[in-house]
Amino acid sequence: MTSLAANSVAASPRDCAGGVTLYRYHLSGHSHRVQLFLSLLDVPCRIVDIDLFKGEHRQADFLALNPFGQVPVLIDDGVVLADSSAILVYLASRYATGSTWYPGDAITRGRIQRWLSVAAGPLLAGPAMARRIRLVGLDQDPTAAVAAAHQLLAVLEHQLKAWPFLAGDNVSIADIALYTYVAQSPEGGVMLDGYPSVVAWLRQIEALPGFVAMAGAVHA
Ligand SMILES: N[C@@H](CCC(=O)N[C@@H](CS)C(=O)NCC(=O)O)C(=O)O
Repeated sequence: MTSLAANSVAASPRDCAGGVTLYRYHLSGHSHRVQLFLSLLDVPCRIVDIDLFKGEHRQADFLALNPFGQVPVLIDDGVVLADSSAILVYLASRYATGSTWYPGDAITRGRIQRWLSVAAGPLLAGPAMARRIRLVGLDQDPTAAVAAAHQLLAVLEHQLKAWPFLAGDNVSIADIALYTYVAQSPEGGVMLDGYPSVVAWLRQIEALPGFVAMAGAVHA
């Protein structure tokens, strides 16, 4: 069995060694949203690649970190945390208090949670699934996933016409939770041409200091 530590990828300037370790797969949008947020917060981290195609997420040492066998997993000062939304909340609460990423007021928190739920629901069923069918080459009709993706994009377009960011006037973890799979939608055959406010929102996130794109995506 390959040791997880042996899979540490070469560090980029922003992926430098530190107290935080991120277990991720480079084509996983869930992983990218955490890597992106770490970079935006300028929190140094070590990245360990878990190759889903080789089944490394089913190995005992990874299952000990996340019994669900899914990336991402974050370790910080001995704290092991799985689930991208949970990790975003943790990072914002630990490293970005007093910022707009995850403010304490009830209304903004409620709005942010709404989008974290969308990230775990319609975003997964729509853009993420359409992309997965194509990239993995699943023997599955993508029609329902593509339709669900456009349904979600229409909702996002409506929202982002009214507000610059998903939870209001300021960027928050809600935007990070949805960014990656929306940005990668074309990989699933879901084009963004009809959604100008969504595209403008993507560009705003990409202009943030510390932004890192998802590396190594395979375009169909
Ligand atoms: N709720 C989890 C979902 C993570 C997830 O679906 N990860 C995928 C990669 S994008 C994975 O590890 N899949 C492997 C598997 O489920 O066997 C999160 O938000 O982190």
